[in-house]
This record gives sequence, C-alpha cells and structure tokens, in this order.
Amino acid sequence: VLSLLVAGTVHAQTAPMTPDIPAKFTAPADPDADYIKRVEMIPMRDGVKLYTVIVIPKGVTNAPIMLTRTPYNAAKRAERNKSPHINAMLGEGDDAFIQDGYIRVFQDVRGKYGSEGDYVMTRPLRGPLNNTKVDHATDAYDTIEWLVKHVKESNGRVGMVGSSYEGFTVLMALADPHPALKAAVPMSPMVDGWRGDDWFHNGAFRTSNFGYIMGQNAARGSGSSIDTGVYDDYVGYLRPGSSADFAKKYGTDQLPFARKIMEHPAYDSYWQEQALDKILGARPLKVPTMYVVGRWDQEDIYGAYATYAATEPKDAQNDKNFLVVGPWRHSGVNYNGSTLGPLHFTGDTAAEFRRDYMVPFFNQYLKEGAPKANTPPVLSYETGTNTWRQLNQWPLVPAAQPIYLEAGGKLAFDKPAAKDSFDEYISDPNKPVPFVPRPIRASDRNVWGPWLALDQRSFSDRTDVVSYVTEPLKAPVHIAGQPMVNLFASTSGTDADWVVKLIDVYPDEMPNQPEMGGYQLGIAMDILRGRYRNSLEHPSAIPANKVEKYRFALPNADHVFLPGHRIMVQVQSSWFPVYDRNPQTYVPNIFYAKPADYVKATQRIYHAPGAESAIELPVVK
Ligand code: PG9
Repeated sequence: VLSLLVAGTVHAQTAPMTPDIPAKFTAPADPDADYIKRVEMIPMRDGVKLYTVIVIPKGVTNAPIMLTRTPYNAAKRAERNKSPHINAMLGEGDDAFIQDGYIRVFQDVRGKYGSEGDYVMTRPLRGPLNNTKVDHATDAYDTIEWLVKHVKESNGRVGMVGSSYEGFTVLMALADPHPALKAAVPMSPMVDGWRGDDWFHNGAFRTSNFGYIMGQNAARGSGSSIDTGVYDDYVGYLRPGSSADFAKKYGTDQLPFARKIMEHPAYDSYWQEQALDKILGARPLKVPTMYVVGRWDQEDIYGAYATYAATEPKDAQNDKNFLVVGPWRHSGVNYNGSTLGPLHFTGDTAAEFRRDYMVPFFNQYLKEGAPKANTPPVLSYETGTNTWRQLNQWPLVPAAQPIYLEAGGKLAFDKPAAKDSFDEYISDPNKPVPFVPRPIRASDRNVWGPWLALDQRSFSDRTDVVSYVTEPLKAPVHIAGQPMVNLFASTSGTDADWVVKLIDVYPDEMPNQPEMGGYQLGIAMDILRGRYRNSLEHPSAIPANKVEKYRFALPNADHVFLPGHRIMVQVQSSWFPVYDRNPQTYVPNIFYAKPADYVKATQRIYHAPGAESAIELPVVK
C-alpha cells in the first residue's frame, strides 16, 4: 500500500500483462536544456514544404541565423548526440557559432528526408537544364524570407555555411541571393562534376560514386549500399567488368542519375551548363563570400579555387571574395585539423580557422556593431613549413618554371639533352595500379579520408609506374599555384589515361618521426583521360605509337620542398578503383566497354628535344 502512495496520490497499478511497448512514446523536453528546437515545414513558392530544424540557444534575442541546406538528413545534422547541451547536440564544426550565440538552422533539400517535392541530384539552376520554376536559389530565397519573418529571436540577418553538397547549396543561394543573406562560407563546394569535383576528373569516372548514388537515390530517406560480397574493393570493382556492367549487376543503373552520368561521359552541355564557377562568374557579386577547401581534399579539390578565380575579377574593392585553404581532407575543416594520416600540423588548424577567421567574418556582417574581421584576401596553410600565411592573391605565381623528366629516372630544372630518349612501361587494364595499398576498403574513413596524403612508395616500384626524382635539395623550393603537366607520351593502344603525381620525398631518416623516413607525400596529383587531350567535349582516338602532347593542370598547391627533401614525379596509366579503367582501345563510351576492349598497351614517356616532358611549377622566387 505504501508503495502506491507517492506524496499522497494513489496510482492505479499496471496490470502484469499490459503490453510493454506503448502505442506512442514521446520523451519529455528536458527543462534544463540550453536550447529550444523547433521543426517547421517551410512553404516554397510552388507550394512544396521543406523540413527545417531551427535550434535556438535559450534566452537569445537579436541573434543572427546560420543556415545549412542539406541532402543528408537535417534531423540528424542537428543531433550529433541526444543531449540537453547545445554543444553536444550540434556538430563539431558548429563550436564557434554556439559560442557566439547563433541560431542554427538545417533544412532538407526538396525531395530528401522530411521535405516534400522531387529530388534531382545537384538540381541545376532554372534554365536550359531545368524547366521548372524552382531550384536551390529560389528555395534558399524562400527559406530565408520565411526565417527572417518567423524566427522572432533573430535579428533578420542570415549567413549560409556548408561543405561539399552543402557547399554547393550555399553557392546556389548566391546565384540570386535574398537581401537578408549577408555572408556565405561555401566549404569544398561541388562546382563542376566533370572537370574535377565528385563525379569525374578530366573525364575519368570515379567509381565510388555508384555507392554514393545508391545511398542517396535508392530512397527518399537513406538509400541502400552496394554489397559486393568482396572484402577488397579492388576485386569487387574489377570482377564485374565495365562500370556499366557493375551498375547493372548491383541495380545502380535503375537510378536515373547513374544513367545520366553514363549518358554524358564527355564535357558536353549537360556538364558545361551546370558548372557553377561559370554561372557565378557571370553574375554580380553581392554577398561577401569566403571559399574554403582542404589541401588534400579527396572529393572536391577543384570547385572552391575555380569559383574563387571566376568571381575574383569582380571584387574591385577587395571586400567580397576570400579564399581559405587548410591542411585538410574533404570537409576536414569541420573536424579536428591536427593531423592527416601520418602528417602532424601546428595544432587543431580547423578549430583555429573556425574560431579566428570564419566566425569573426560572419560576425562582421551578421551582428550589429561587431568589429571588422581580420580577413586576408587569401589565407593559406603553407605545407612543408606548416605555417598559416595571409596572402594578397591566389595563385601567388603562374606555373612558369619547368622541371623536366629525364633519362635514368632523373628530374631536373635543366632541359634534357639526350635524343629520342624515353621510358617505357606496360599498362594492363586487367591489373590496374591501386590508389591505396590492397586490400582496399574505400568505405573505411581512415582509408578514404587521408588517401591523397598517403605514402606513394607502395607504387613507385611497380613496373607500370615510372618515377623521376631530383637530387636532395640544397635550398627550399616553394610552389604556390597550380602546376601544369606537359607530358609527351605515346601508347600502342588507341586510348590511355595519364596519371601524374608531384611528390615530396622525405629524407631517408626523420629522427623526430621515424616512420616518415623516405615518405613520398603527394602534393598535387591528378588524371587525364587521353581521349580528351584536344577537346574535353569531343573525344578522339589516340593514334597508336605516335608521340602526343598531354597538357593539363594539377590541383593547387602551396608547399615548400625543404632542403634535404627531393621532388619526385610519378606517371602511370591507371588509378583503381578510385577511377574506372581505360580499356586502352578507343570505344565510343568507356562506361560500356566490352571485355575484349581491355588490352595491354606499351606506354612511352619522352624526354627528348622537342618532346620534353615537364611539370611547369609555380615557383615562388
Ligand atoms: N562529395 C560529396 C558530394 C557532393 C555533391 C555531389 C555528390 C557528392 C559530399 O561530400 O557531399
């Protein structure tokens, strides 16, 4: 009887056979929580409503709003942990916003998770590719319009931030910005999916996208994964044959976006018309924007630089366009930036950037009376010396200083003298060069995240990789810009891929970090699909056994090769399975190559008068 009496109230007993799973359970809101979370369905101009989570620190008034528009589940983006504490509940990258009392908003893009409407992957702007009345520019506009009218704790000023796809939605909002959008920080934005962001690099397809597309598009919520039943992705991707065969085997070809990709292997109008750098470069620059990217960004290493370069000429007063490059992997800016693989930096470079540069930048435009931030035109983490540098421009210098590939595996600043000199290797598409040591688990974050910074030694001695290296440097060599490849090569096939890797070779012994002795660190590495050597839009077969020139840009670098280190260049013709295999026989569409098209080819890399293979380096004098 006593147990039924609580503070004088008599409770009915729960019968033993009462079902223990209630029809409905709702946890009470924690009265001690330091924030309020509201979920709203915000109406867009076409009547579609978008699921939006609004997190308001308790007690704030006149606070700025920080908006992220995501295809990755807004509810989860605002729930790192279930916690009454805002700093435990929001993501690591939100730390500085929390400290500064921002209202944080996450919204599902149309067609994903809680939002209504249809989903189109990286939905193009209204225009030739989008004949509807809506796009991410209108959705961002309508959302901001609603937020400033309905969030009474706000001061009516909005900023946008986000990385990768979320960086793409930031850029889309800039195409036709709402007047309340006062500042933007697109991080590693997806800008041009053919030239050098997610889907392709210079025409070579990135096979892991099939897994991404399954995860994003097989369902409105989280989709499905591709389970090959093979531990080593190298085998899992090789066995089915061409990429189209792979897509067919796992059902990916049922998804329209996979089909769109396979129907547009070249840089045709489908890709050109959605390249956001061109689109934004042709529009007025209205909103102060800080482009952010990681030095070793393994997914979107192209877009931030390209869009910064395309919009920079419009920044006449030098007060609207800014660039930040940190020593990070893709989206690493939102996590701990102390290390990348075995590389150690000068502390948590990402938290430092967020606290010392990003939030003061936003505050300047979003908070009344906030001081002008100390935002340099370009903030760059110079690798090698591991130093943040405030620069006036990017690139610092054009790629003007050739370093030549020479006989005997030498690399030197002097032109090669020998006649008709070349190195030869056999590229076998049935035994492609792996991009990380096997077994490959690309879905493992510790493999995928740092892979661009991983030791290239495992590949340098393969018989289908050629390496050229300088003597140990007597003085530092600083490069700051985009190295240009000038490769003179022939193939016995009629198509070929050329992978060129600019590498910093560490001294044999590194007493303070012994495992770095002899390390081969990728500084700028990329691929060109040979059929696009003369035109990205109109591919052409390579004449067999004829020396051709292949010219393409490597990713931007700001790196000091220190004395005692050596500069290395590696060349190979496959990089698998991060990139699909070139069959080495010219076929109309590589996605659909047949088993018989995959043939061995003899590749020759020339270092002879008139055919001086070189990398033009942006050397800072
Ligand atoms: N890199 C991812 C992505 C962006 C856009 C399209 C497809 C993939 C991302 O991290 O969001």
